[in-house]
Amino acid sequence: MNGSTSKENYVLPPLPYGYDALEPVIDAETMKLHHDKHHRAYVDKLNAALEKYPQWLGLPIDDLLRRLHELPEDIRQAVHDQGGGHANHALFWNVLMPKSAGKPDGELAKAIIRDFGSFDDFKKKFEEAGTKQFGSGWVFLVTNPKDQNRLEIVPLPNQETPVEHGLYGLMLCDVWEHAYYLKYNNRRPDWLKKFWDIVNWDYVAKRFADSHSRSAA
Ligand code: MN3
Repeated sequence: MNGSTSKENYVLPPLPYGYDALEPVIDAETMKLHHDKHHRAYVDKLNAALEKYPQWLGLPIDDLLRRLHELPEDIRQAVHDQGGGHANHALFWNVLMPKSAGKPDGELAKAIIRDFGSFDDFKKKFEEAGTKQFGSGWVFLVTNPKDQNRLEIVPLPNQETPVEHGLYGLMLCDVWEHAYYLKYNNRRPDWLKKFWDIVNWDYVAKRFADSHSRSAA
C-alpha cells in the first residue's frame, strides 16, 4: 500500500434477512454457507486480483464488468469470474424474500404476458432453462436493450453475467449445486419449482423500471 490512493475494496453486502428467513424453501445452513463462504470467497478473490491495480477499485461492480476489456490482461479472467460471482450473488440476495407475492403485477406482468404468453408459460420456460443448464450456472430473466427491452430467459454458465452480453438482469436463480444440494440433493427441478415461493417481485419490478430509464437516458 502506498497510501496515495485509498479506494475501498469490494465488500460482502449483508443479507437483507436472516439465514433462516427463507425456510423451508432454502435451509439456514445452505444460506449461511452460500453467503458467508461462497459469496465472501468471490469478494475476497476479486479484491486480491485488483491488489496490483487499485486504480480499478471503487467502480460499481456492473461497471467494472462492463469495462472488462479495458483491464490488464493478467487479471481479466479473475475479475470476470470472481467479479461475476460477486455481482450475481449480490443481485440474487435482493431478488429473494421470505414471503413472495407469488407473481408480478403492473407493467412487468404485462411484459411477461407479451413476451412469454402467460405467467405460467414464463415459469415453465425459466424452470426448463435452469434445469437444462449443463453443470454450474444461473438462469436469468433479462431485458434486451438491443431488442426494444424485450424480456428474455438466458441461462449462463459459471459466473457469467448479463452485463457482459449487453443485457440487463432483472432476476436470477442460482443452479450451482451449492445453492440447493443440502436440501434438494440432485433434484434441481424441485429447487427451481420452489424458488417461486421466495421471489421478491417488487424488487424485480423496480429493476424492470430501471432498465427502461437506463435505455431512455
Ligand atoms: Mn451461488
